[in-house]
Amino acid sequence: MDLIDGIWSVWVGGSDAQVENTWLWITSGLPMSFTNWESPQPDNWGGGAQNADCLCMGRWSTFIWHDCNCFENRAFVCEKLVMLRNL
Ligand SMILES: [Ca+2]
Repeated sequence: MDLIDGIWSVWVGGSDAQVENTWLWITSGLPMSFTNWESPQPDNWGGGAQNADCLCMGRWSTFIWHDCNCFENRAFVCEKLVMLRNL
């Protein structure tokens, strides 16, 4: 999978900042009904003030999910409602 040149990783829009290891979508506040974590993610790498509380994915993991530190600079992807037609 390739994105725009120079983009190494992206924010996806999930977080467990409110309750550790309870991952919610940021815009809706709903729990995730689908996950795609790379094992052994999410591992809250860093702990303490460096909690990995935001969902990201990157080329290093072939865009499988990781928990990342929210203060890092990344591009982001947006959700878009798609209407499907019968073919
Ligand atoms: Ca976390």
